[in-house]
Amino acid sequence: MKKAIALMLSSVLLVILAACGSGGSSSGAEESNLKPESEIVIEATNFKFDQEEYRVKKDTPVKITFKNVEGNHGIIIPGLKVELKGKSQSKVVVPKEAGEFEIACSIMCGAGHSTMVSKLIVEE
Ligand SMILES: [Cu+2]
Repeated sequence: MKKAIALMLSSVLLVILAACGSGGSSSGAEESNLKPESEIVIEATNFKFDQEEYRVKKDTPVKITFKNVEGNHGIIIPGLKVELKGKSQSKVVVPKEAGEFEIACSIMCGAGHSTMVSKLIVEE
């Protein structure tokens, strides 16, 4: 009898855990499994990104690829909830808002860390 109750409890727990695992919302961008219609590549060296600004189009799935060319860096674009790091990593997002979004280095990489800032411009 006790065993049956324990079994029931653990399966209820599993269902709750599974429910929590899915979902999640985003603000400035939608995460997407869509085929990207454009792509930008952001390359990091010590201590800058390869461009001062990157341009993408609103409502268009874009594949954002981040590459470490020199050193160990990452990017974070808080406005689009994008965070990438490692040798080469990418993510497809659909920007839902036009405007300028800050791209910053997400890893404490050394003396030039605070200067590693670029802009992502989402065009209407
Ligand atoms: Cu850094």
